[in-house]
Amino acid sequence: MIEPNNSLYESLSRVLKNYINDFDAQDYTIQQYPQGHIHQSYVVVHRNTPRYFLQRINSKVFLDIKQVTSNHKLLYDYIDKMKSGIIRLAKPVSLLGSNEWYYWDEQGYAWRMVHYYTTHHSHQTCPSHQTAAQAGLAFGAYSNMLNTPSIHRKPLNLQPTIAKFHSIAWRLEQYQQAQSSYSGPTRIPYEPSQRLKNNPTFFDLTDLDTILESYSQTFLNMETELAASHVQNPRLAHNDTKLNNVLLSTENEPPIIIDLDTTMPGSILFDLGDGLRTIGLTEAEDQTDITLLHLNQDYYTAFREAFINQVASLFSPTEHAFVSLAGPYMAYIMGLRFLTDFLNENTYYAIQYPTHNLIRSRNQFHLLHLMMEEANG
Ligand code: GN1
Ligand code: MG
Repeated sequence: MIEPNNSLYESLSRVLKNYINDFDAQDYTIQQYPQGHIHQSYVVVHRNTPRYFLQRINSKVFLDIKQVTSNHKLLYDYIDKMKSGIIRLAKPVSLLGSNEWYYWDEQGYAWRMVHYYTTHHSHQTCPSHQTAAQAGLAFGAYSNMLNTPSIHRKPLNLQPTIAKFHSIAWRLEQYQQAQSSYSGPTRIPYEPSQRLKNNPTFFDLTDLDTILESYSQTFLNMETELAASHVQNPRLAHNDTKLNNVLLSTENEPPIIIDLDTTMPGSILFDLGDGLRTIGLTEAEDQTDITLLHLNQDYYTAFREAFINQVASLFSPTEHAFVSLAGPYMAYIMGLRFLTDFLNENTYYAIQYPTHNLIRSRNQFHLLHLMMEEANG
């Protein structure tokens, strides 16, 4: 809990006054929400009941705050009108007396707020077959609703909020730039707390580079083929379908999809793949002990089947052909992005210790191998 006499509490209160009628700080407590690599998040609690989820948006990552927040409202209305009963989206809160969805504070930070759902919760790692299947159905249904042409629905015209977000060609280019300006060592020792029994003792950047090199043609080819198929069948995607971006209900209510910032043009396979890479992994993305990382076949298959069930009828022959590489594609691009951020001195992702991005990157490449083994039978 953030203490009321703390200066952070005071600045958060000043933001909340713009969202909550007759805001009385005495009735509210605020808790820091530690998940997520990009924004800073807080839970706003009214007399012991969590009411809102407040976020300071990272405006270095999302350059157009108005676009991101008005997309959210557009998507909320779009899905709400469908009354599908299968999924819902987190409801945004507007500024008092206006139709604006974000607030600039006096220090130049941008804020937005959504409702908090006490009947729902997120998982950092997948606890059960049922969770994997529920998450697959939820993200698959969202993908279906974004991509099914219908005479009853005006198509959404969403522009990219981050350019070339899931382009491996672009991410490799950024990696090469980072590599050329990196002047640190190529062997980086594990931090003392990470020196576990069967772990290696250092990260070898040359080895990571070899892994990247060995798979690059496969995924560059996949990217080109998908882009060609999107000319005929343009797709929208959530683009961040990690397990913790779906809230599941403890009371049989529809799941709630959150973190809509990157809902924009993309591929259905990105959403399938991002879900697979987080749900299939037995441990958190930044587990330091590599010997604990396994692919949970049961959860992997449960998510895949539930997701594909929702979207299979939309697939183009190209999308169909690359289904088995969806998970590997996303693990590859995440490993690449984490590594690039390390080389750039960790300016993009929030880190808790200097080698955090290397641990994340190493884990994604490990997962990539496991998923490729699965794909090759
Ligand atoms: C970031 O902040 P979070 O966890 O929702 C990132 C995703 C990555 C993810 C890696 C805008 O998402 O692309 O998948 O970290 N979001 C952005 O876990 O870069
Ligand atoms: Mg996100």
